[in-house]
Formats: sequence, structure tokens, C-alpha cells
Amino acid sequence: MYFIVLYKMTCSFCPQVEYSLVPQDGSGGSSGLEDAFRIDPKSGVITTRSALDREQVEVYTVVVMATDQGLPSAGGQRSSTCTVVVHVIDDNDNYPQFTERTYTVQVPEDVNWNKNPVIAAVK
Ligand SMILES: [Ca+2]
Ligand SMILES: [Ca+2]
Repeated sequence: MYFIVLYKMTCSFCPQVEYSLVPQDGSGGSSGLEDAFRIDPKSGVITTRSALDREQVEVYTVVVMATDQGLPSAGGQRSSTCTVVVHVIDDNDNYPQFTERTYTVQVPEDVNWNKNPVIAAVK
């Protein structure tokens, strides 16, 4: 499932703003964020760059940085961040799974099928 998130940051004094994703410190230094999304530096449009799997990652927290092109003579570049929380909506893309591939049960041939008809429970 692919998502496109649209948003816009405005700055009346600095028309040239560049957008980037801020790498997040996940476990082991990788959150998979860089593999999952990209941002267009000019438009700020965030797009998926690979298939998302809710069973693997349900929520992404994307931190976007906007940096203006301020000149050193004008105080240098300025930047700010916002957070985009992406919830991956579940799709029914997995088959139900049994805990076992084969169940073996033994039933006496004289089982009282009327009073005790249960022979196995699968799950
Ligand atoms: Ca899935
Ligand atoms: Ca699913």
C-alpha cells in the first residue's frame, strides 16, 4: 500500500526553501525510514519508495526539516522541523496460519460420540 502525503510550509521572506528528511535514531541506528520514504526537496511532497508492510512497521514518525537559502550576510540559513506521523492501514494480505501443519489425534473406536464428541481442537 502506497501513501502520498502533501503539505506545504510557507515563509514569506524566504521563497527558496529546501525540504529534507531528518534521519531518526532507531534501534541499531536504522529505523528503515530512509528506505520507506523520500521527500522532494523543492515541493515537500513525501512519497513511499518501497512497499509498506503493516505487520513489520505500523507507524512511522517522519521528521521533516525545512531549510531556507539565507545568505551569510543575511544571518545565514535558518531551518525548522515538523513531524509527520504515518499510520500504515491494515490490509488483509496474510492467510490465517495454523500453529501446526499436521494434527494427529487418537480416538477410541468405541468413543461415546454422543456425550463426548470432541476429538481435537485446531488453532
Ligand atoms: Ca502485510
Ligand atoms: Ca495485513
